[in-house]
Amino acid sequence: MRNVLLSRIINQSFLAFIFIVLTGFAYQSAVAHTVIEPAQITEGKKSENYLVITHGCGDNAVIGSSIVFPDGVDSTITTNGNPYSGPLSDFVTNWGNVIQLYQDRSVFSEQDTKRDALGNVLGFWTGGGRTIAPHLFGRIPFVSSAITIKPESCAKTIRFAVAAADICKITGIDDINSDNAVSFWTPAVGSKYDGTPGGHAFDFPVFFTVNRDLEANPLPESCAAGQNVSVRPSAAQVDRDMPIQFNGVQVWPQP
Ligand SMILES: [Cu+2]
Repeated sequence: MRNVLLSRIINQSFLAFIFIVLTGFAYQSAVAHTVIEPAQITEGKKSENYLVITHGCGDNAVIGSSIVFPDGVDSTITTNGNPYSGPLSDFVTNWGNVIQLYQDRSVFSEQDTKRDALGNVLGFWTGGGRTIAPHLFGRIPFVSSAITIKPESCAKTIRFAVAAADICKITGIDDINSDNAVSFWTPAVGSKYDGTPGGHAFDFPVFFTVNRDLEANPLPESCAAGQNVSVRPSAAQVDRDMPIQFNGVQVWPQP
């Protein structure tokens, strides 16, 4: 009798142990990707955000990062999963230049914004100085100004697939997928920065979602449940905007 009880207790604590181990792993893999925090913001309000770098490339420490937001010019748009051929301005009235980078050299020593021909900020990069210790997180602060969802539209959420790359080793474009040189958090849109199919976080971009303020900006009645809008950058944009220019010279990937 005593033995039965004992083995039952042992079994139960073993199960509890397994449970903790499994949920622990699930939790780790759920958080262990580079993200923007907060990942969701409300329209009409500026938001203080961070790009949070959560791990290196394999065992290699992160030495820099590059991030590109869809410009909305030649981006791919879907509504409730269906292709949408109209412009992003059908849903957002002021996309473009909503991101600004804070100067903060506490993680890396160099940083700057990426801009289009009109001077709109499309993303930013940071790097140099120290590396991020592999067991710690690094966070790069930026601010997004108030984004406005078009009142006549049916958009309930607008989810931007942001392309980010955590760089651990500087290479040319041809070696970018070798030797754990880079961790890609990019939408697989056919750019040179897609990463490797089946690799870590393939086609797993950094998401940044703008939620409609349903009280201040209610959905028109004709919209029913509303639309979830998704925006992915074009391959051409990622190829153009992902490289890092330092004082007018491309430093990554090596030209
Ligand atoms: Cu990860």
